[in-house]
Amino acid sequence: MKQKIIYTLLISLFLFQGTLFAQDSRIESSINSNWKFIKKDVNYLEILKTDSGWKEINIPYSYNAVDAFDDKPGYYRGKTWYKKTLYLDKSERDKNIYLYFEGAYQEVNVYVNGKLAGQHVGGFTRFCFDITKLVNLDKGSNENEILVSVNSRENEDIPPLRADFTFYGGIYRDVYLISTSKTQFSLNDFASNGVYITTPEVSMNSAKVNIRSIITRKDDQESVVLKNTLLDAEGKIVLEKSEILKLSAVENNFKTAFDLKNPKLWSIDTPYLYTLNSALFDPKTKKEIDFVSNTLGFRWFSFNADKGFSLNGEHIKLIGTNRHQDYEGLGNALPDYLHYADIINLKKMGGNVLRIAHYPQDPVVLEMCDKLGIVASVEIPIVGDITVSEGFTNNCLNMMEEMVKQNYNHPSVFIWAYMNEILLRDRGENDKWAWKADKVRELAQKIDDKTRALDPYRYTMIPNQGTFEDYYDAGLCAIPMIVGWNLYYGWYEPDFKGFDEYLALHREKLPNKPVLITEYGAGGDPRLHTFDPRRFDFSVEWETIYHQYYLKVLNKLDFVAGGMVWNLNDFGSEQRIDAVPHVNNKGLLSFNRVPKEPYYFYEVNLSKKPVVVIGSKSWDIRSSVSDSVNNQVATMPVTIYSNMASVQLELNGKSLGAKTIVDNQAIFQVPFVDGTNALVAKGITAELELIDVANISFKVIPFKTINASFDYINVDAGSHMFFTENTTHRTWLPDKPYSVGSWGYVGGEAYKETTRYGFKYTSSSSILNTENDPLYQTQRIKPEAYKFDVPSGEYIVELHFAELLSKDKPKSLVYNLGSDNIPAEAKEREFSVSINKQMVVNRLNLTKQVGDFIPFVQKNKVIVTDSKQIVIEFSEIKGDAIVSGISIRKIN
Ligand code: GCB
Ligand code: CA
Repeated sequence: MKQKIIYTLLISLFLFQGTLFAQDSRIESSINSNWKFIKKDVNYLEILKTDSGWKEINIPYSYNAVDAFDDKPGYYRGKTWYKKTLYLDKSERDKNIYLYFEGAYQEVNVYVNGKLAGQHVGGFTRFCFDITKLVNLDKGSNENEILVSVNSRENEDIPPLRADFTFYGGIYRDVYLISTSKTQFSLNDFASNGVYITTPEVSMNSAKVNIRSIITRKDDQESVVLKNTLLDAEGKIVLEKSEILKLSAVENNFKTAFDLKNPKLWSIDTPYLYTLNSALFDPKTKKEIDFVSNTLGFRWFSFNADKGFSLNGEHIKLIGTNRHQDYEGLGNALPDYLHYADIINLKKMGGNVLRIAHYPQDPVVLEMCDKLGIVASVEIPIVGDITVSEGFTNNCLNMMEEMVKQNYNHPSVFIWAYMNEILLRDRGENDKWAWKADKVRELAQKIDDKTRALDPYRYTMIPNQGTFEDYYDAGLCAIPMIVGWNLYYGWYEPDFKGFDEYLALHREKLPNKPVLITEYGAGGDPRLHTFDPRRFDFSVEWETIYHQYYLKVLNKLDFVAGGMVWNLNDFGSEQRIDAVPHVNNKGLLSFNRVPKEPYYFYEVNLSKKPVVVIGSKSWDIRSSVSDSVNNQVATMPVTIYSNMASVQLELNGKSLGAKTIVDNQAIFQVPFVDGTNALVAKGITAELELIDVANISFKVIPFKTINASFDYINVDAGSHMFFTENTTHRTWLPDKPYSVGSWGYVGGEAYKETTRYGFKYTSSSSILNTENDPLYQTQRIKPEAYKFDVPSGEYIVELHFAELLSKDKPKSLVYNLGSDNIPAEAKEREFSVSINKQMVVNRLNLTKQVGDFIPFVQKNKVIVTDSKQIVIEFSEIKGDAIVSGISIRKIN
């Protein structure tokens, strides 16, 4: 719409100071409390008749917080209903009234007092319905029945279609009731706040601010005064302007411009924020009738194919993470505080970039990126696949418009992204590949054109993963302004070097295209540790090694604008089966946000402030075997990360010496003792001493179990890792061969699966009825015996088994980039186990008697006399004997 400014009055003449006149501005209040919920796939008329079965809930609420993590494949994806009575007041009579949803997954119908108020499609963007005409205020009743259907069924017309994350259903973000004057900043433009700010020119000396406001008019309101006030971070007025505007239509577009001298710049280290307050006044009554506030930041930036990223003229390497929005136990229904805390975690780590993937998130996320100085990319959820339908195309375009308009004013947003790894599937196996590639390119072009038209001041980006040529040949790299690559060499593929090679290929083939590493990461189950880390073993140590490699390469290559770790936090992915089924463990933080070792590695390497941190401090419950027969200590290497000159380490008050920091780290050999181990690391410079503390509880198992002090041992048969159970805190040791006076296996081999690249020593199946999957995903096959040399006495010997081979399809991952593991063919298996020649397990056939992938545990009382040995022997009747774990405890 054309600009309709009639005349501008000088502020000194026209005193529209909000404080001088009574205000009649908008009221925005959450209506999260006291809802009722039911999971029922019925229509509107049917739900009206449904009196029972409703559950009292508060929003945010997701109905998949539990069923997306249980042993049953799948989770509820269907229709549900939410309802609430809303009491309004006659003071709302002259108002417009709206229901505003920050997000609900994913098809929503809202009914107010029996009438459809609105419909929305898409699980991650906001929406707002005008319910003014539907509400009861005082005529007879002030009660209003709000009924909302939320359907999270699979719908081929709505992205995301299939992806490596759980599609939790529900009204999982805040709901607001908004009442405004009849003349107001529009809430009808894709649920934006009706004010769009751009800063087309910014330099150290000056900045241009363009403001476009959409104002919705009350029938008889002919004109309005629009007052824009720019405040600095201290709240001081920097500029202000009042204009009287003629309202000629129901929706009116107005443009205002400011020129600012010497703007304070928004940057990563000093994210200076201004506030733009936009107010409407009634020219007759001089009353303020509406008010909207936006943050505003001044910066200029560029992504360059040779030089990478620069902000305000300064070259900066962007290193940060991606983020999924869910949390252990809550699904995606998080209180604001947890969104807030995540962005603090990212900043504290020294991260300066966040890819908000694979979908727009809670408003708190960008609010915090603005405040903390984090460069953000936001993305619509087209992941892995598209549907070739008009409906799908329209929904994609609509989501992009919602995302851009709703987040338009955030200074932290630099990139609008879409289409994650859309051509991942192997083109060799797919005769429709070329056809699909064409369709994908057409859609990408439409989305990109639209995005650039909506916002000419930011970059567009497509994050790809898979074969370089697939994307290149499909023409997909030519469309967006930045190409993103998701690369997992050293995780799904064996060789770290593949990362360097892929980047070299980009440089060669796309010399003019700015590039970001939009994903890289490795899985780490916080319960698994080893000093012999191997690719894909889910130990935190392999995850650490992986990141050490990638960060070096990213820092080395100037043309690479930056990298985003996949992922800030572990997150739910129902179909995924790793060490923790249904969870993707590539987080630097665990699912409940405990930092893993690589988080600290980044903190030290990215922070400009001095840092000292004990790397493995979150591995705080451990056990291991003592170093020698003669002592009671178990020595383990502990990495201290620091960017200071040198570091000292103390254990239980005794110094372990000092070391010079090389490459931001120093490794100490720590002689852990039985019980509490208080570690204090001190980083020292001439001016400053910094400390970090870890309290590690340690069980030292005597080197020779024959030792009189022996009391228990837990052996994770077939595993090279230490494993600490979550709930019980029980610790399991890696397996080892038997030696005299000690313990271990005799004969046999570790379970392994064939993969595309050699072997993998853990099963890729989910173990049922337990959370201790890693214990059972490893096993010793065909052991002759396990021997434990122990003092005489009475013992409990606990034997653990689980069948990992099944005639049924293995319960393994549908979505897994490294999923081509082939478990051996299932053969019938039957074996017996004896302890000290006494048969304790007789003809065990796990498949028949217990079921595949289900633990079978048996405790046996054993008296050890002069032999001073517990000998567990396996005799095979059919197939190979196996054992998953053995635990021995002395009773007396
Ligand atoms: C990817 C995907 C992401 C997955 C990740 C993984 O490339 O974009 O959604 O979660 O890989 O962990 O495999
Ligand atoms: Ca095991």
